[in-house]
Amino acid sequence: MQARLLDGIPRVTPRALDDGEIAGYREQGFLHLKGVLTAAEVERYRTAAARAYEELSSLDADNQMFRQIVQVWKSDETLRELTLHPGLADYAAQLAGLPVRLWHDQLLIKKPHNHTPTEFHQDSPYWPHSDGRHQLSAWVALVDVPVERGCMTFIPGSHKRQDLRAIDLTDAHDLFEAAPDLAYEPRVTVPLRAGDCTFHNGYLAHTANANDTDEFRYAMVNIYVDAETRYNGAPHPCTDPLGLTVGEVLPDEEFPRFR
Ligand SMILES: O=C(O)CCC(=O)C(=O)O
Repeated sequence: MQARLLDGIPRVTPRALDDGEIAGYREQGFLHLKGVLTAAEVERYRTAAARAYEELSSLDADNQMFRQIVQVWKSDETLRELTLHPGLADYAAQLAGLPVRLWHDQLLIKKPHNHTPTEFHQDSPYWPHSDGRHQLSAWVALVDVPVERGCMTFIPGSHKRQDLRAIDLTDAHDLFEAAPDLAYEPRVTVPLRAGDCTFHNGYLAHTANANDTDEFRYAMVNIYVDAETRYNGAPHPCTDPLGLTVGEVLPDEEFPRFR
């Protein structure tokens, strides 16, 4: 991959994904891309994530699963670059096959030996959206994330199940109570090197291990949705304070469009 300077930081130039990668994503619901961030970017954003862990408030301070800091792009100038990263957004639009906007970002930081996996769930049922033709997340590793540090495991093809309720991601059994057949589907675990990412469809069932190492697990997740997605009025921390009207297209100033 080629790297070039952008705002003084070496960045990888995004490439056109090949037909196999796009077809694989559509069929399996996820894609692993290696080296989407340069070593300089990883260092810059991991340092900023460590600072955010200390300084920014999280959704639930008592959450042992991870510290979940959402909408980081609004409060941290450095991490804003990562949320609005043109290469990641470009890949998201290629995989979605349509123009996308940011729904929200989130730092998901698992402290050492947290003993708490993120249990199987789908993402899209949590979101207050209607008319969205596609939702997907870029899960970006800011440190090496082997299985023992809390990498992701996917159930390939489970994104075709779009009829499920929102799952309790603290309950290891809840997804399989809602969809017993999924318990017998093969699973794919994807350890990542720092600077790698996976994209996963918003309906893909996934889990992440506990962090059983002595190091923090720093991951940044950028969530992209169809640019024409509308607000459906359901409660969500990212839309509750905004006073949106049910049925309106998500506003650009809060949920930036990419292309
Ligand atoms: O990183 C984790 O622990 C879970 C991530 C996740 O569920 C997601 O990105 O949708």
